Amino acid sequence: MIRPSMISRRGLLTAGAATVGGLLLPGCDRLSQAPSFQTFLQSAEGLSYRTQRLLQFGQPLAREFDPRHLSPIFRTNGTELPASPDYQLLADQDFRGWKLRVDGLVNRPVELTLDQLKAVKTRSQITRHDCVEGWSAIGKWTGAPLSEVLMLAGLKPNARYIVFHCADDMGGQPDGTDLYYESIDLVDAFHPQTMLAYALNDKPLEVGHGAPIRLRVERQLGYKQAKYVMRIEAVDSLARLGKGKGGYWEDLGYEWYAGI
Ligand SMILES: Nc1nc2c(c(=O)[nH]1)N[C@H]1C(S)=C(S)[C@@H](COP(=O)(O)O)O[C@H]1N2
Ligand SMILES: [Mo]
Repeated sequence: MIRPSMISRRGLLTAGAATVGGLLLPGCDRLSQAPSFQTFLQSAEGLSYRTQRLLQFGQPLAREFDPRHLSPIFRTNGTELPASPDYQLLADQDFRGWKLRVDGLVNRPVELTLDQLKAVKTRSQITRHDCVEGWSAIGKWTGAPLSEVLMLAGLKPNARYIVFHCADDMGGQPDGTDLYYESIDLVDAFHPQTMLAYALNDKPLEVGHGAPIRLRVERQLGYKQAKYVMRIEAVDSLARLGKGKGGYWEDLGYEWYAGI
């Protein structure tokens, strides 16, 4: 049996999701041989189910810690308050008017309020955040699994990456001409610990930590943990975003692969 752990992550990236299915399905189990199941997997709607089912298989989890290991202080880094007046208005109103848009290569673009996101499914995990600037902190994150949100929208077969568009302008301009963005591949997107977190240490996420939601993609370094996520976009290529390297820091020269 071929397991995802036997295939390099870079292999998965270049092969893409469709090939992932082709590579992994044969021999996985008897169900995968059944004609109706095959048809389902080949359909566009089957993609997210397929990716989720296959990519969760044998995926190493990032270490989870015991509550007694929680850091007494979880510092903030990077943007601590987006300059945009739109964002500040939302924050002033406790994000009641905030909506997360999920679009791009999806079958059903959706907009979710914070309450709708909280109703999706809840997961909590205590993990260590590692910033390349040389600090770490252990915190408890609670949020909605990204896989669930992506399944609501339904990925199209050509979706390869998930992009997170943030509210903060790194040039410090309120007009949003240099917005922070990040991206992950489908392996990370469907990883069971990957979530849109709205609480840290059992308290609603503070503005400094990315309110109302921030990405947690636990096998990646700090800069991938996008704060102030406003829009999630499924794309087939990263070339059209920023300088084409997949994220704000990557465009400035950070490595794509940060995770384990
Ligand atoms: N939108 C946005 N996301 C971001 C950043 C940022 O400046 N803007 N900084 C990144 C970096 S380098 C780190 S280490 C973490 C810091 O998260 P924290 O402020 O919750 O500690 O957020 C990451 N995500
Ligand atoms: Mo960082």
